[in-house]
Amino acid sequence: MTTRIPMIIDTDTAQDDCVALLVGLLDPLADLRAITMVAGNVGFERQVLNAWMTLSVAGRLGEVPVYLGCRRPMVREWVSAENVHGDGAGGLSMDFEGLEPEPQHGVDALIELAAASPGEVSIVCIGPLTNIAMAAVKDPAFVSNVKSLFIMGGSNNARGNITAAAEYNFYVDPEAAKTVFEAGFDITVVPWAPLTLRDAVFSREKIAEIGALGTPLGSFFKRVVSTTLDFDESVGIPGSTHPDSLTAAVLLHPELVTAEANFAVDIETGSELTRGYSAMSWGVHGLAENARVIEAVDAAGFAGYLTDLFSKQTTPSRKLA
Ligand SMILES: [Ca+2]
Repeated sequence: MTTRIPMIIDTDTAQDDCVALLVGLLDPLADLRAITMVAGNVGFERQVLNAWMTLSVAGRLGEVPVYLGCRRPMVREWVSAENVHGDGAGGLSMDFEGLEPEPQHGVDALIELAAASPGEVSIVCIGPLTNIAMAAVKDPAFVSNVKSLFIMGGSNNARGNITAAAEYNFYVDPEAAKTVFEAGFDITVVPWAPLTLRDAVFSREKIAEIGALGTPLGSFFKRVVSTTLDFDESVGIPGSTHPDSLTAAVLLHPELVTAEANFAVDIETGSELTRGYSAMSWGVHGLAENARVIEAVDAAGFAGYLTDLFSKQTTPSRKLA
């Protein structure tokens, strides 16, 4: 029997975060133990609704606990990406009556879940790293209790997105990102560029194909990515971008990775111009390596993986419209 992979997804749920949650909810290899929410893409409460809708379309509402984590970055004001994401779910809604998040704070949940099975749980970190940094600050044992972090963030000596220098997740809470990279975790990074822009872009035609699968998941996917598709095309990217779902997929399916290397990663916190920039040093600057950075993946394999995932028939827990 195949051993399932214990995991938590720490998310600012909008668009591709929803897709990443579906990876955790539907892949038979995934043992998704919790979803923790962090301030990021869209309004915090809206992100929680987006997570519940994603649980619902997977037919798993109520089965995976949702914990509310930090509602703002450690030091700075929250910066939204609503211009990119809209409401994060393509205008979908459902009846949220009776749904409640877990009473425990997300940071404490992360600490407890990691301590409950030391060295076993991996965390897919697809929002700003506030919750992860706070957990490491609150309980230093958290660092060794976690098996590994799979982090979507930064760029590998390439362009940012929210600024020329910085990718959104690290830009929003650079102090948290810096704390996490200095903490001693086993870290894998899925960067924005060049990786995501080359290997995890779904064209309008591909999205239409998935939307035509005739499954609730296919329809959900097409609707949810619609806002980012429009935005991405407006900034010259030929499709919707899927770094978050790629991060979850890489944890479960390392065979998707075709190139990787270890780097010394550090995050800029002092400058305004390059706030959140991820300096990824490639081994010639005398710095200690602290992260494995994914450099290339099997793009067709990843697209096929998600298409297969969305081909599954699910019975949504509640009707989405
Ligand atoms: Ca995200």
